[in-house]
Amino acid sequence: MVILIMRKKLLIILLILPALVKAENGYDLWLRYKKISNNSLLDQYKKQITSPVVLGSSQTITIIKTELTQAFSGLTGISYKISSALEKSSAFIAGTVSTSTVISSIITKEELGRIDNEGFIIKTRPGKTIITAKTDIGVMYGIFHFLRLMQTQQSLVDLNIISTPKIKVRILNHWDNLNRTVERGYAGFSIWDWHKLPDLIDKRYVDYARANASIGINSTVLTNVNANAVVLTEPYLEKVKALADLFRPYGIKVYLTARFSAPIEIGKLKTADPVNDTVQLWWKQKVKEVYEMIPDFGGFLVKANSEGQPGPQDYKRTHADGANMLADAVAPFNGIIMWRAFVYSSASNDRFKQAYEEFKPLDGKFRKNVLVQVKNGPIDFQPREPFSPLFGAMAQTPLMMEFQLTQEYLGQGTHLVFEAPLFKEVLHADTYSKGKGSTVTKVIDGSLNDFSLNGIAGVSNIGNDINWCGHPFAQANWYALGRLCWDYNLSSEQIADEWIKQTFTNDPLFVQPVKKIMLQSREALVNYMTPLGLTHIMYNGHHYGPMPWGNTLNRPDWNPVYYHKADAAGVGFDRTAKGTNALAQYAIEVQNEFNDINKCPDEYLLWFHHAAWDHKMHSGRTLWDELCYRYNSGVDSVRAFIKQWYSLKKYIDEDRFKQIDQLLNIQLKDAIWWRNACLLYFQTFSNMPIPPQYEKPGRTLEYYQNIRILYAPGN
Ligand code: GCW
Repeated sequence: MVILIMRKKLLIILLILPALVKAENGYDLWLRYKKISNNSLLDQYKKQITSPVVLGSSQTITIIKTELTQAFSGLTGISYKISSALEKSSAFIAGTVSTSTVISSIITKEELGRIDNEGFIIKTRPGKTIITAKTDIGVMYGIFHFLRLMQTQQSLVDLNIISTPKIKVRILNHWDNLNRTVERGYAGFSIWDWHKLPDLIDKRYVDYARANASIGINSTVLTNVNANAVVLTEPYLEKVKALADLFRPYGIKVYLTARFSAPIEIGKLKTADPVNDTVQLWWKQKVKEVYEMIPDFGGFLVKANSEGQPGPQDYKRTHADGANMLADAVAPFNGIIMWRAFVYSSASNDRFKQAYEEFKPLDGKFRKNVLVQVKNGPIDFQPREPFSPLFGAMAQTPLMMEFQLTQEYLGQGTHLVFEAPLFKEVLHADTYSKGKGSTVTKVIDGSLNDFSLNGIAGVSNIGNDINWCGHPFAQANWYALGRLCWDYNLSSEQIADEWIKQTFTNDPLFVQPVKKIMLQSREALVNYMTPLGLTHIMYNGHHYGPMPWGNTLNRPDWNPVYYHKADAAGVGFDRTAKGTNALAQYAIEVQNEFNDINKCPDEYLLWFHHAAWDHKMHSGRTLWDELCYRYNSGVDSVRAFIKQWYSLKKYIDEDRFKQIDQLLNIQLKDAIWWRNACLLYFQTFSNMPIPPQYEKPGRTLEYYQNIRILYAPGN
């Protein structure tokens, strides 16, 4: 009997225990609004947000009020009601400058002059908080900024923040298909449930808009660049309209991809030739129809004559002819065309050179409302690439940056890789196109060549997984894109810091080590996948796992062996004048950085040189030994991440802890797979031993060559 009672108690305790640490599934992203545990800070906050009032009347204002009610109540643990009219006790006042003399008397003309329509001003004095802007959207951005300060437990004393976005078009590119598959998507199916739209508005669409608004993303391309013309038919435009209507009060504009052959496929025309009058008229009418339904429609993103997509070259016209035809159609409605420069044909002797060869001659030939969208590197979202030479070569064309949030070549849905350092590395790079200091950032923001239209795109990593991005840490890449578009001067460290605090906890004993993991993660991946400038040695098709031996695809530039060119003499792609001379596409100063095999930074060596296996590296090691060292240090980093993560168990909920722990262990397995497969393969050329201090691959090369991953996602 006694035993039974004790058992019962134990059972009750066991049942209650897990409920104490609330499980989280990641759905709330960085907008969790958990109660602040620091009491003195909480007191300060309460004084600053007493009797909050939000002035104005628009859908955006209603959204702000809902967000604030949820946030203030969650963060303080007391329930708040947001008032619509000023009260004597109001300490917290938000609204555009025109809504109240209290606001307009505090903000100077000069201060207002420093923000654009999306910018905001936050001022605090003891017991007074003013959040203002020129528009309700600006106020919304100010509110989210303020909430970020609270969530990351910053002081609210004497704030004087004047902030305006550095980039105008801050945009996600969804590679989502109408059947809900996502090209290179590792987080489930598309969040767009086209079949049920426009009648069913999933709550996720609202939370998607909130999340984007909270980090400043103001644009979204809903559909894949490998486009389907059907999205431009009326029934689908109704669905697009439903999303556009929903996103509008969050400051988000909707864009679509335009399939170049749409006039034939859905318009029943015989041609899609951009200089043909009927074709031009068809697009003009189609565009008019779109704008009648969606008056603030953003415009089109186009992938043309690339990887089998139709385009103007099918009619012997140029990319400019194609882009300009569409640009003329959207211009009366202030629409823009984002025309991608991701092209490579088998005609060139080096895929690296292709985009430049096709686009450089067209510099200055595009309409004013065309942005040419260039991937960060010359090949294709590799773990590390030098910046695309186009950034230094198109002084008369506004260029947009395309980053890839979805980790096609960066461990996809299973590896923890924080991409902000990759983004910043490219943005910092100096093109020297107008002398020293002509950074990619200045090309992109338009300041170097004097363009006012500018943009940065991120290929979305969002799907219908409960936590949006599949890997819990992949959310940080979505977050980083938004924050960097708003202010590219933010450091990777600061972005990681903010994200960790909002996503997990403010406890420094958790924040510091996790930040370290995040900041090292990209370099770790480079080391265990493609160190020293190795490129594109992933598995065919789905790109998951190593396949440096791959040489069976029809086009040479789809095969890994094309990219590393390993032989008995050495490894790497000679892009100097002795090789394909791709280096000549850069300014002379950049050429000088890379040209000399003995001076070229280790990170880029095999991008530009075919180096001998015994080539002396900067470390003093031979190239072969350095390769062994890098592959092993990549594996060691992941081991260290796991150890570190394990020590952090007590700081967060069990569910997320476990999920990340298991993912890190997959990452380790993969890192070892990469190291062993690559070293064994390259060893068949170097004929050199793996130095004794390193682990020996436990399997043969044949074993790795026989691994078949048939159904990797996103393919
Ligand atoms: O990286 C490659 C991908 C393709 C993608 C293409 C592109 C959308 O493997 O899946 O197609 O780039 O950027 O157009």
